[in-house]
Amino acid sequence: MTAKKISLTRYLVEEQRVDDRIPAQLRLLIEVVARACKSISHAVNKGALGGVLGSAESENVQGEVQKKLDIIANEVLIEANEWGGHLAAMGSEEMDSIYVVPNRYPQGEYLLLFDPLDGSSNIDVNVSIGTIFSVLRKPEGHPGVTEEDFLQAGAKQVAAGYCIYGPQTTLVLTVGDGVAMFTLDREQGSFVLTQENVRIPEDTKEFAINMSNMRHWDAPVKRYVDECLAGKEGPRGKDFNMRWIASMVADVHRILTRGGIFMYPWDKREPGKPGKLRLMYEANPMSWLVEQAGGAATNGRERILDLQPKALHERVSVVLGSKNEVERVTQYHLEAR
Ligand code: P6P
Repeated sequence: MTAKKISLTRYLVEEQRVDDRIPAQLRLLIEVVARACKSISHAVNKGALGGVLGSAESENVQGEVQKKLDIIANEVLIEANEWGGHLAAMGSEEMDSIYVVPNRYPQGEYLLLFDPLDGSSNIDVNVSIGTIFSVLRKPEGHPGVTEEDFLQAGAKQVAAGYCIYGPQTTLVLTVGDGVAMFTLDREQGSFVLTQENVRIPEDTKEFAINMSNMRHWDAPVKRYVDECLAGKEGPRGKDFNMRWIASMVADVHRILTRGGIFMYPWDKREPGKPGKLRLMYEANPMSWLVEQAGGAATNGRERILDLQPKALHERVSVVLGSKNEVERVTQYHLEAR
C-alpha cells in the first residue's frame, strides 16, 4: 500500500502515540540508526571516489576478510549510538565481543545488534548491499551488561530492520505493527515513508538459493528445488524463476516487495555448522520483518524467532519468505526426520 509522504520522525512519533509502542528512547535509537545508515549510504555511493573500496587486510570474528567499508560502517554505527543514552551495549558482526557503552555516557535500556554492511562481497562490483539491525531490551535486575544479556530469542525483539543501499537507499522497519519502508530523499536528506503494511504473497514462483551448493544439500532441500526445476510438467504444476543476488538484504527486499522464498540451508560441507547466516543480526531481524509482512521463517524445522541463542555469533539455517512455500520446505524436513 503506497503511503502519504511523511517523514520517519513523524511516523515514529505517531506510532509512539499508539499504545506507546515506541517509547521515546526507542524512537531516538531508531532515528540515530537511520542517520548512521544515511552516512553509510553516502560512503557506499562514493565508491572508488571515496577510496573506500577493496579489502582492509584484516579479518573479522567470522574469519572473513574485512572490506574497508565494513569497518567504516561499523565505526559509524558505534559512534552514532554510544552517546545518546538509549543503549547499554552493541553487538556487531565485525566485532568479536560486545561493545559496552563507555560509562562517560548515560547507559540506556536497549541492546543494539547489527551487521553493518551485509553482502560486502558485492561492494566492489557495485551490487546492492545493506545494514541489518535488531533491537532488544536489556534484561533488568542486574547492573551492567554482559554478552549473555544479548542471548534472547528473536521473538523478544522490539525493533528490527535494514537499510538497502541500491538504486534507492531504503530503510525497512518493524516495531511489531507491520512493516514500513522509507526512501531516502537526498534533496531533503531525510527518509520519507513510501510504503506501509507491506504484505508478502503467500504463494510464489520465485526461489532464491545458491545453486552451486546443490551437491552438498540435504535431501529435503534437494527435493524442493528439484520440484521447482521440474516446472509445469512436475509435481508443482507451474514454472519457477530463480534469483540469487548473494546479498541477503537485496534478496529479502525483493521478497518483501514481490514475494519469493530465500534459502541458505545447512549443507554437508561443514556438518557441524548449522548454516552460513548469523542468527542474532541477520536471521532474527529478517525473520521478524518477514513474519510481520505475513510470511514465515524457519531453520527448516523450527520457527527462527523461537530459537534460544547460545552464542553472539552463532549461525543458523534459513528458509524464509512466502508462507506456503516455507511451510512446504519445512514439511519436507519434518517428513525426512
Ligand atoms: P554465498 C553475504 O556474504 C551473505 O552473508 C548474505 O548476505 C548472502 O545471502 C550470503 O552471504 C551469500 O552467500 O555463499 O552465496 O556467497
